[in-house]
Amino acid sequence: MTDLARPDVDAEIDAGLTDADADADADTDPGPDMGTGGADVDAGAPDTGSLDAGTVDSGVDGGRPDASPMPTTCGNGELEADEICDDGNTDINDGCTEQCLVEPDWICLRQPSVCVLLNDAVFVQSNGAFGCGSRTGAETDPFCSIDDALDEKSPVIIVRPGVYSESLVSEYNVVVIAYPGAEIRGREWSIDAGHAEIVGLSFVDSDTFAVRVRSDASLVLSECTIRGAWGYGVTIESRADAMLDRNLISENRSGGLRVKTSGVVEISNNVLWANGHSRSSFGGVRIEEMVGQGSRFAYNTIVENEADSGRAAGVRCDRPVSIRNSIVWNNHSNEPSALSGACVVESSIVGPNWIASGSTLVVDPELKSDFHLQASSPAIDRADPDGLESAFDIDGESRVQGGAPDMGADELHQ
Ligand SMILES: [Ca+2]
Ligand SMILES: [Ca+2]
Ligand SMILES: [Ca+2]
Ligand SMILES: [Ca+2]
Repeated sequence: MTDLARPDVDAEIDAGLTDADADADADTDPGPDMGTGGADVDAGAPDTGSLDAGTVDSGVDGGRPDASPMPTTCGNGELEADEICDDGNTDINDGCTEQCLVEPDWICLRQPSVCVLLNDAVFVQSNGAFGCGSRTGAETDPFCSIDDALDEKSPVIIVRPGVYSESLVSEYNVVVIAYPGAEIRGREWSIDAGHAEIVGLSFVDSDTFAVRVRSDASLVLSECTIRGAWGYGVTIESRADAMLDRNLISENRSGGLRVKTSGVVEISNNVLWANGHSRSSFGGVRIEEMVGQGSRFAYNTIVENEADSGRAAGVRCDRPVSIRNSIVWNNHSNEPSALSGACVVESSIVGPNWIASGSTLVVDPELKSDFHLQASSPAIDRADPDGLESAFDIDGESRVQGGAPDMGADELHQ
């Protein structure tokens, strides 16, 4: 591995020592080494980069002791100390380097990092106070509505923090990446054609559904919050394909997630909490049709949803659907009501009114108030790792910790 033209990151010189990697640090180069350049010592010069691979030097490494276990792993997807990005790999030329630095001309957001070329992207910044004239969408001249960016058929839209009260329809291939604090309020997004990938956006208090995908369109929805819709939180219809991963879907009045499609649907690592009400036809999830080859429903936490008397308040399956590696707990119609009969449950915690069988446990999952696992939870290490496709849990943390995956949306961080 060579550093080639890559700049150093600390302000120190390297005092004449070479790193253990193939390149030299040019003895007195004006910049630092990466702090991770090699397993050798830094000759006593303080650096501000990462730790020195556990070797002791006489200096100070950013205030942290040497010879302690390396606390960061570039490529594990988790943003740790001194990592500017972590896209879950150690490849370069994808925006985030093997040393977890953002490459020139890229922008990386979220965890694990999603990186896009700045040249491909337009920016949106809610700016109602100033109105919206003609904008280019450049970083310094952002659109002030998402709709303006969609009108331009921008392939990549970066949404800055703010409230967006706009009803949106997308009909072409688009990637939307939101900063934390970007929120669509009181309105909805319908994906009617093309492929939409929406990352990190919040949908709050929609007066109908919050997100819908239909016809032959497809949707990837991840790291989004869908809360307080008057109708369904998310609805997947007709022939649409959809992948929902690592979302929080809560307090949507007609139910959290409705699936009725002949397309392929993957639903994993989501929390569905407090959806539905005492007369809704379901609470957390209703699967009317999910027949596409490769569809799956796994690693979801479905708690405290409510439905009409006699309806399954956790997951309502209108036809046989496998519910795997999930937690379905404390959902109510007029009595505890987890799953309907057509749901085929495997390697999950279900209850409290349920009959344990095979890999299904009926036991309090011991969740915290934010639906993460307590350290004593019986869900820990009890999921079936067969067919584990998800590398990350709802927090963007590595999915398998402690030897086996945990049931539900959260993997306990160890
Ligand atoms: Ca990392
Ligand atoms: Ca990379
Ligand atoms: Ca585990
Ligand atoms: Ca976690």
